[in-house]
Amino acid sequence: MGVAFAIASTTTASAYQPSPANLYTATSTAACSKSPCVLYPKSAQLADGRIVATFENDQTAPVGQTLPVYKSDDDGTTWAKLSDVKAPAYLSSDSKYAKYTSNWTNPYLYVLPQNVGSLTAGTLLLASIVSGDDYYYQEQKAANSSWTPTSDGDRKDVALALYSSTDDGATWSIQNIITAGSWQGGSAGSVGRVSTANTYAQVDPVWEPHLLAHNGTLIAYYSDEDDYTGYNTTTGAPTLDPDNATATDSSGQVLLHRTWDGGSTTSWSSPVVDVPGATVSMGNGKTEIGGGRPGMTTIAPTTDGKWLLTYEYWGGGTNVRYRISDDPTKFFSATDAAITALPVPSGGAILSTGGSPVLLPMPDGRIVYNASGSGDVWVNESGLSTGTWKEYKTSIAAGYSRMLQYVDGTGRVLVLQASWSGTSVGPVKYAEVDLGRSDGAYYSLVNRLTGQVLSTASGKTQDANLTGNTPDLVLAANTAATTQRWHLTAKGSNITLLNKAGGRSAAIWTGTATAGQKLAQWVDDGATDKQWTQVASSTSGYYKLRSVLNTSLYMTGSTAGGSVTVAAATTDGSQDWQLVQDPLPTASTFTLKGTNSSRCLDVPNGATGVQVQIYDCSGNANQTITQTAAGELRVNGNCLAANGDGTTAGTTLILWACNGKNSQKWAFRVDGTIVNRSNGLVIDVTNWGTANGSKVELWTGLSNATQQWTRA
Ligand SMILES: [Ca+2]
Ligand SMILES: [Ca+2]
Repeated sequence: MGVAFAIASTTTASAYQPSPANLYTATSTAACSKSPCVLYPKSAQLADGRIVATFENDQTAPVGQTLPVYKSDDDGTTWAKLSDVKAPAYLSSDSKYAKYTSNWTNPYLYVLPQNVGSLTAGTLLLASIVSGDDYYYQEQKAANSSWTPTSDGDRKDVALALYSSTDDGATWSIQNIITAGSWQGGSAGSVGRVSTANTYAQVDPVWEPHLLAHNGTLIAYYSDEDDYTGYNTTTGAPTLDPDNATATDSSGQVLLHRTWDGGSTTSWSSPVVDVPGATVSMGNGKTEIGGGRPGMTTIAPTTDGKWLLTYEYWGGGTNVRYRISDDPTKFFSATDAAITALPVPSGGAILSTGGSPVLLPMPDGRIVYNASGSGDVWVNESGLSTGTWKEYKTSIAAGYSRMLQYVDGTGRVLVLQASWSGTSVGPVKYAEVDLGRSDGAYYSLVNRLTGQVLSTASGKTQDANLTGNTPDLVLAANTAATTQRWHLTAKGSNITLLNKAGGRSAAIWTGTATAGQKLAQWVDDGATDKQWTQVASSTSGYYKLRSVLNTSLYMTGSTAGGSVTVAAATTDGSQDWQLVQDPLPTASTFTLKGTNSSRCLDVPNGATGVQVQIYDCSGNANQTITQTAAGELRVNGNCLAANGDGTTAGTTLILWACNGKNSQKWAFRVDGTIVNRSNGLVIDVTNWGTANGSKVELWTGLSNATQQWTRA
């Protein structure tokens, strides 16, 4: 569909870090008060594009320990220290915080997409595990000053705290304690390693928060090692062992959540079970839940209106599991299954295990998964709860744990990685990976000899070793398929071609740059076998693509329908490529036609404050839409918006003066639905209306025809 002719400078402007780099390297490992010492990186992106990251750093005494915050203002390419988040005791004079003297581990950064009570959309939140002193560490040091830790210790008053920042992470306030545990007792690295101060040898910490704003409330998911004798299967309410603080400890762990409305005088709800774990016998007829130690909740919405929870589990069988629920507060009643039961393409590998699962919901509805057993990610490309998961390589190692961060501004995924293994002192590493459909211009590469375009074979989108282990770049007739479109991404004065379907680069097979070698899809790791120099051809309007790895070879397509190779220079046209750009989504106006109604989204009289409807497509100004780079959909210079910044299904769609809020930002999903970036709801014709004047509202995305729209 592209019509523009090639231009000399065809690359995108933003920087790019496809090969692993160090975000942080430990400087005083002898000071580590615990082993592993530097781990568990997490990140979030603010509305202005800044990415903030933090991680556990134990190169300090426990008391006074802080969580360091780093910033990237160039889409995750370079990083600098921004601030330290202190323990609650140092941020408030309220005596209830005095015992929490360490801001320790398991950080979770989250930018509120919607208002939650007194917390406004855009507020940066940090949930993290805080504590008092490590009494095991202190006792060992007192006995032997040269003792160094080889695992976890025994911190007192382990709790989950919530902080907030309204200045992009520069300064922080303590909001509240989400939930309070007690003694660590050596968990999680050495359960049962207790201090003499821990009189009853308790193992009752809390861990691993995950935050989600939903329907105007904040949900905090976490792991809890307090001892519960059971739970109510109707409400999910767990029953705390009345002797939790003194009885023989089960060393179990359950997954729970609490909710909060964000009110300045209200508190977190009582806990609700998400995953109870196995029931174990404690002797004398007492049983407790928490067997197998389910941990590390992560959650993503699906495009068909459900919620996917993944977690690790050590009670036997597959050690990563999942649940799918209609309601993100009722996982306790959802079916439980092994992660390896999720569907994959024919011949594809099942999803990796090894603990530490992570889910990333992409704005376009796709869901990305990884676990510590593999550096690869699995992508659910439909986003459906029943969708198939496709494996893609990344350029960065597996880790316990990694963070998957979608980057608004590049459309790529930033991977943060650290390791539990050995006596990890970091470094915390990062790399960017393109999984397709990322931001910036896409081109077709038209071969002069054949008139065909650079394509993947048989619609393949993955790294070539994952789909038969054969080179898979060919010439084919142009069908405008996403597998035939490529970014021309800058690498200094050279370029890398990244495919629109799966984000894979056009690479020389096996990295062997000899004449006749075929090309294949492979993850961009920054190496020169994936780099090309754009050289003007003697035929006007065409370019040659010279291999950077072997500058005597050029990308060559000499047979229609055949493989694309590298070969020595020739003038027969097989090495001449015309670079034809597709229009950017923001380049032209369009209408949105409902799949179910065949009528167009229509703003009555083009007026603000009036509910949007559907009507016969006229192409008039009140149906004519412009998409901005920020994700706004503008009509008559105003913005389509969730009425009143509404967060619940049934909120009406209106036109309103543009104000930059998330409630006016939208993403086009792979299933043809259009999702609001504030509330996660999609544009929907009320009650499946098809007549002129049928009203348009926002509703839970169910991936059905009354919610699907095509640009015309
Ligand atoms: Ca316990
Ligand atoms: Ca206990």
